[in-house]
Formats: sequence, structure tokens, C-alpha cells
Amino acid sequence: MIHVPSLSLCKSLNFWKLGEQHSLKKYCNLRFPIKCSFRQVHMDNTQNSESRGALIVLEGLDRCGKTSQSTRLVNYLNGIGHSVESWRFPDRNTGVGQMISSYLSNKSQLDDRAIHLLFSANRWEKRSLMEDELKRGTTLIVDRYSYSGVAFSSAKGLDIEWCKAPDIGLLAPDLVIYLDISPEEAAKRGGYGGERYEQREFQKKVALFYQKLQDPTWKIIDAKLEVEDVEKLIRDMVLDCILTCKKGKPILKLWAS
Ligand code: NYM
Ligand code: MG
Repeated sequence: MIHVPSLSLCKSLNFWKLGEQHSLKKYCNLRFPIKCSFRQVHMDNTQNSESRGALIVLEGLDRCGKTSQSTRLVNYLNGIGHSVESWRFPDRNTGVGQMISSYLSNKSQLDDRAIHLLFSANRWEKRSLMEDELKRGTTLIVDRYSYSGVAFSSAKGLDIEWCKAPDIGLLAPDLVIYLDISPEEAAKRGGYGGERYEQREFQKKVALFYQKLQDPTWKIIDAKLEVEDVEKLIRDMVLDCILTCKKGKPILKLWAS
């Protein structure tokens, strides 16, 4: 059985404890330590005891397995009777999302700051809908969020604090699952597609910026493990998080002091 303790402010590695059936080494082959900067604030203290859904984000380099793990997770949660929705950013269905999609597929050119702000706007345009869904008791499994926004734009050379600024005040995830894989391993997985950013050298820089963004909501999973093992680890973390939110954990704001 895998126990997932709630996160305390951590100075060292912060990962789940494993029982007798699982080898710690096998599951916790982490490549970098977690840094702490808990800068999230309560949105509204009157909400403290209201039951709600959980906001769960999956992050990682391209080809880390995020998308297939989100699908598996949503199917599993649905199967055991949870109210759950699958989300992803960029959401290419909106007007802003179509501009992003055109940029990613190299059909249009945009200034680095302009595209960064569009990615952020794409999250802001969904913020209130996300909040409504959470308050209705729906858990949202989100494939990429603000951490992608900051890591990818910072890797281009933009200042990290500048990159974070437009996302300050969005809904803070209750749990961020980072699927940890080296750019070399990721590149081996059937190769990258043809989109912008899908290059090994660039992904190496993105990985470095992801490290800088870790906070106590993060759990890191070794994405080189078998798909089923990764899935099992994710399930346990997510069930724990859903329970906490059901008990009325307040919704927080991202990166707000
Ligand atoms: N991406 C994604 C960004 O550069 N900024 C963002 O805010 C987000 C959400 O878009 N390489 C990048 C990361 C990916 C690319 O994402 C498209 P996906 O998950 O491959 O559709
Ligand atoms: Mg991709």
C-alpha cells in the first residue's frame, strides 16, 4: 500500500512513503530536489468548509506521458463514480487558443512576449468556469497549466518573474503532478512532433525552469517507470487530494502574496 502524506513545507525531498510491497528506490528515482516558496493565499476564507472538487494539474516536458496519463486517470475516476472532467491548456478551441495553435504549428509568427500573454489569456478566459466546476464538486484534471507557461517562455530567455506576473491570481492547483523525464529519454519516445518547442536542446532549458517553479503542491514521479506503475502512483496521490478538497480545503490563488 502506498501512503501519501499531506505536504509540509519542505527543505528536502518531499515524496510519498512506500510500504513493504514497493521499493522506495524504484519509485523515487527523482532527479532534482523540491524547492519551497509557498506563495498562495486564500481566495475567500468564508469558503473554508465547503466541499468542492480538486484542481489537479499534470506537467512535464513534451513526450513525458502526461496526456495518456490524464486520460487513464479520468477514466479511472469516472469508473469509481467521481465527478471529473478532463481539461488541457492551451485550450485550442477558443479564439485565443486558435491563435496559439497557429503559432505552435509555425503558421504564424508572434513576439515572444505576445505569445506568452496569449497563453496566459487562454487560462484567464477559463478561470471562472473552472471555479464554478470546482464549487459544483467536479474534479478537474488539467493537462498543462501556468507552470508550462512560465517554463517554456523563460526557456526562450524571458525573465521568470515577468513570465509569472500575468498568471498571478489564477486558481492555484491543489496538486501538481510532474512527470519527470530527461529530454534525452523523452526524445526517444517515438520522436517529437513538428510543433514549435519540440526540440531536445530547447526541452533541456525548459526542464531547468520547471525545477525553479516547484512548490509544496508538487509531487514528482519518475516518468520512466512502466505506464501502469505511473498510473498507480498518480491514482493514490489524486484520491488523497480529492478527499482533502471534499472536506472543504479552500480554493487558493496562484503566486499571490
Ligand atoms: N506551452 C503550453 C507553452 O509554451 N505555454 C503554455 O502556457 C502552455 C500551456 O505549448 N510544447 C507549450 C508546451 C507545448 C505546447 O502543448 C503545446 P501540448 O500539451 O503539446 O498541446
Ligand atoms: Mg506537445
